[in-house]
Amino acid sequence: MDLPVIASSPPATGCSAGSCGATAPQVDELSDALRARVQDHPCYSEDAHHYFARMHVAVAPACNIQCHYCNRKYDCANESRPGVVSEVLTPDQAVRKTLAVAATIPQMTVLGIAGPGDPLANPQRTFETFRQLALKAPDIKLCVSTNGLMLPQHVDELARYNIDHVTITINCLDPAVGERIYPWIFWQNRRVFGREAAAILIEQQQKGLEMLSARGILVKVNSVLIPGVNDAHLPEVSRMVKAKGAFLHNVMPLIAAAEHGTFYGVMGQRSPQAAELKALQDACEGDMNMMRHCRQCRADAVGLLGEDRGAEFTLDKIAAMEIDYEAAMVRRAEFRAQVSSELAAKRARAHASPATPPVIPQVIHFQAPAAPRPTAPGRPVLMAVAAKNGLVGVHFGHAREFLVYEASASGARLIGHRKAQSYCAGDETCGDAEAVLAATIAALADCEVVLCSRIGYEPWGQLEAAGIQPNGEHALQPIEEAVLAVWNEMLAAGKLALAPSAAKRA
Ligand code: CLF
Ligand code: SF4
Repeated sequence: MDLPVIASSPPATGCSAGSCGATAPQVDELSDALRARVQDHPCYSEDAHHYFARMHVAVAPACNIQCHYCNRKYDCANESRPGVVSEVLTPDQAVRKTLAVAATIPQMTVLGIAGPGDPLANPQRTFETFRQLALKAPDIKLCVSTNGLMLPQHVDELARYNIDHVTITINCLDPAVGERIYPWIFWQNRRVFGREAAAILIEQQQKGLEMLSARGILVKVNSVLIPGVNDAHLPEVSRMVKAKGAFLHNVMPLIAAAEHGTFYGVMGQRSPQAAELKALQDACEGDMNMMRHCRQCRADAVGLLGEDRGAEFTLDKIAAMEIDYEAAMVRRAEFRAQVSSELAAKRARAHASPATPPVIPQVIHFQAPAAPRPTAPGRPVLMAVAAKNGLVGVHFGHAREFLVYEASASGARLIGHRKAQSYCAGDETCGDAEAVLAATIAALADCEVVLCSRIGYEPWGQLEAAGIQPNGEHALQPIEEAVLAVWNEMLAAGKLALAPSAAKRA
């Protein structure tokens, strides 16, 4: 297997990131043991998400709190995009589904429980699933995401099943902010409302974080960015959770639409713009390692982040499958060993290169010595990429999402993704293709370039008319190498002149 060579990554401290003066830990600071714990987890390592997949099993329907962004008929907004869970599973069904997926998709390295309610509000179902999988599929990492209310009570049990990755959704530290997010919690057999409820939840979340950190369990903190409610407060959340040992912070945009029937949706609470989300992530980054590749996936998602193969593994389909998991484990181990050795070789080559810039832990880039390093100042440019497996690998018209990179003199870094509908499905009639194309162009409005493997005449013209330059010259190249090559071309063409004050700083 020939893995793509990925070009240079920037330091997390570049001026373009809005975090001047901040220092991010280097990948070299990660011990081999810590690197081994994150390098095949698609959420804890940005690079891993190009190669490794996760799946969720929806065994936890109940919840013990109410969030204003959640409607029980929909997936947990902590960890998913809105949409009903297709099937709530029993632990036995969940275990069979996990084995079926893992035997079919060797890239699937992580099993997460993330709803549709709260896993720790359904402890019997959650831990029975983990118990069986720890025995039957020891090669799968186990992961859980919780609102944290019952976390302190379950930390020992999480440790017992070797659950090494725990996500806590922490939206605030201040009960005055919290009462605007959580109308009530269910606590010690009674419903508690308002500020008192928020105070209890916050205390439990912080206690749980401290207990997990003390046991060496990797903690990711998710925060939902709610404009006008907790946006100004989140940098403080970032500082605090880092101080208490969290490994990674994932600031996600609020998803609020009236049709979801959530309080925020019905009340017209707006969701943040992409630029607001980036600015907030940049503001937090000085203090914390930030996750930028979250897809807010469903509580029953299957596959690489950004794709959903759940329809291949419905209960009726997996009932008909013959699963030889012993044999599957051998194939899975071979696959992981192959990927790991190639990535390690690339990392070693990159470390041997004096031009290699520092990288931050959650973005474990596997760099090539020949990467086209930017050499001169120039303003940052946002570029959208139709990507697959770390390459510029998708036809513009087939892309269901675009990764957005910021290219600058510091390098190329992923800052997020934009969802899109497939503009054209090959030979099929494109239907309302015009509306789809218009929506895609609107979603990419802040990007100056879109890289893809191929693109048709019509979208090319419309993108150009919208001020976005299509580029199909870097098909099948590693993403960051292609992004930096285009940035250098723009620089050489004199398109990236800095404002005088910025030029002085550079
Ligand atoms: Fe699932 Fe969450 Fe584990 Fe990942 S998701 S429980 S840590 S295996 Fe990942 Fe999905 Fe974002 Fe969650 S992309 S919503 S961060
Ligand atoms: Fe919904 Fe998750 Fe909040 Fe519970 S914790 S109310 S399931 S978003």
